Amino acid sequence: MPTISIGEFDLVYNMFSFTFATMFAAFLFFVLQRGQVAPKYRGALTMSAIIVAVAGYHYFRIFESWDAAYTLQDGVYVATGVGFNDAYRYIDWLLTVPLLVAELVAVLGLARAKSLSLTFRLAGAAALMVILGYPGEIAADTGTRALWGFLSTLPFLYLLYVLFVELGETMQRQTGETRVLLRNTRLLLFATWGFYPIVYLLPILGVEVSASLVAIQVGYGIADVAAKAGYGLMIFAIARSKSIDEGYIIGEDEPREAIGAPAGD
Ligand SMILES: *C/C=C(C)/C=C/C=C(C)/C=C/C1=C(C)CCCC1(C)C
Repeated sequence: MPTISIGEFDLVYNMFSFTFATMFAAFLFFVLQRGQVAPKYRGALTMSAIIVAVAGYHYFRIFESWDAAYTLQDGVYVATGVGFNDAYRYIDWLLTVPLLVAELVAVLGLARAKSLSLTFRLAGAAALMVILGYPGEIAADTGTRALWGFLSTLPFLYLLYVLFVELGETMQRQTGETRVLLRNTRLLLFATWGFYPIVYLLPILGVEVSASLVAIQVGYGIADVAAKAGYGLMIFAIARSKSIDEGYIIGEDEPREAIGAPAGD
């Protein structure tokens, strides 16, 4: 662990604290909003809640690990010798990244066979991407980092292909506002997920060790907030829009038509 300035240490410290708070608040939101969408879409909100809960827990641990890894000495932060545990982040991704793609499929409300096939392939590619990225993340030399980074990019590209080409056809069949929301959610996924490999590249591009350490932690933190909490809000909006389209009234578990309310009350 390189020696870093007080400002650099605090920036990462505050980022972890902010991310933890955001994940916690998002968890409460997703749990409390479940009743605002039709029962069919509540599974997607449950997944959002689980994702931010898992991420919140890991941020708490990362936060503690960061604090233990450094100590203030003569106006700079030096390594204590206690290792900073980057594995928390990858374990977190291994659990949350497949769930993120699964919830997008869940909110589409497709036929079961199609839904299962998409979930299986997207979640599989997502998990493989994370697993292949890890050896590079912890490697000391940039050559190893580049090699695993490249291998990890292959399932990432497959995932984008499925999302944009295969899912594109399904999305055309969605109506009005839902279609716009879905398109934006997919764009948000592309923009935020695309951020991770860029951050990962920093040491390869020759960014100085302490600067890239700080940029990686802050960069992943920002991306995680957008890709988990922000994305969860988009999924909520889609679920809400589809529920309304399908005649769902808040507080009733059946669509309007199915209740058979007597005419002319
Ligand atoms: C909540 C966490 C999310 C959405 C994490 C997403 C992570 C990625 C899209 C990571 C991708 C990577 C590559 C495509 C190549 C380099 C290694 C990774 C793992 C950073």
